[in-house]
This record gives sequence, C-alpha cells and structure tokens, in this order.
Amino acid sequence: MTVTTNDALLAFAFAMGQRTPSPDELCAGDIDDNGIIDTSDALCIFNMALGRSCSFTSARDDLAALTAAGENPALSAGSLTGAPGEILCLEIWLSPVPAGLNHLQFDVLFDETHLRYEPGAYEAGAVTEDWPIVGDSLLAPGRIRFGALSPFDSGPARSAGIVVSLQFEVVGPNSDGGHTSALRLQELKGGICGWSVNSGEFILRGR
Ligand SMILES: [Ca+2]
Repeated sequence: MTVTTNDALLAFAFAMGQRTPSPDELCAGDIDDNGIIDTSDALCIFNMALGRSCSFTSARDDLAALTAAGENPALSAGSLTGAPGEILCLEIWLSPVPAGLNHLQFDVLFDETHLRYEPGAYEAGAVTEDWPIVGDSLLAPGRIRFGALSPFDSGPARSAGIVVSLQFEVVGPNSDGGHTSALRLQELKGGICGWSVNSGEFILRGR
C-alpha cells in the first residue's frame, strides 16, 4: 500500500482531534505504538510519503541535551487584559528554539465564560510559519489544541520564538463574577514532549 501526503494530513487531523480514528486507523496510524496518534506519527507518515525512512529524533534525548547544556526548555503563554467585545491576541512561545525542532502540539486551556475562540483564529509565529502542516481545533469548551510539523530542515537554534498567536474575543465576567482566569498549557507532545510550561493570565477590565 502506498503512503501519501493525504495519509499524513489524515493523521494530523486525528492528532488535532478534528476527526476520530477507527480502530483500524488507530492501529495503522500509531507508528510509535504509544496508543495515540500525535504529530510524531503524522511526521513519520509524511516522511514515508516522501520516500524517506520513518524516523524522528527522540524528544526525550533532545530535552536531556538541552537540560545538560544549562537550558530550561519551556513553552510559555503570555497574559491578556481586555474589556468585553475587545479582540486580543495570546502569544505562545518557546524558549529556546532548538535546531532541528520540526513537530509539536499542545493544548491551551482558557475560561470560556471570559473568552471566546473560533477555530482557525490563529496566526503561525516565527517558529512554525514555514512548516507545511499547521492546524488547530476547539477540542472542548475552553480547550484549544494546536499543532504543526515539517518534514524539511528547520532553521538554526534561537534563544526564543513565537509558536502561534491565538485570537480571542473577550466575552465578560465568568459565572461567579471573577475577573481573572488562567491561560494554561497542557498535553505537550512531539518535539516539545516533557518541556516545562509557564501559564499566562487573563484579566477582565471594565468598560
Ligand atoms: Ca503514536
């Protein structure tokens, strides 16, 4: 059976939660056999479609090398302040951006009574803007999944870089009248698996 880039796109859709794999699709798409289809599997399938071997560097090895070099690899969310009706952009950034990083995914959790997100309302940042597969989904109320991958050589190492900017609309106070809520990062996978996270915060401002 020939593997095509469409298979990689399908695996990416499974990774993002845009589609649910059948048992057969899960078995075929879970290349590293860890029980889920994530961007590591999708990248592998993309490489196979290009006639290359299905390999990716181990995120654990990369993390160990960065830590040994004195780095503290982290994915961080910015903070937002706004009044109801305002449009705000939340930047998510990596520090550092290691050479060779070519696939990642993570979830962003927010208070859906404070903020509204429409799937697709994002802009790829400097880290991911040249990667051919980039996408998001609203997995559940208050939970965005973002992912990106590239089978091509990524740029040189950098001290930091923006992965994505997510655009939110401020809705209003939450049900208990609170005016602050956390912007959390979870489920880091792919090349940033095991990295630490720094949460951001949303602060509601009165009109
Ligand atoms: Ca897998």
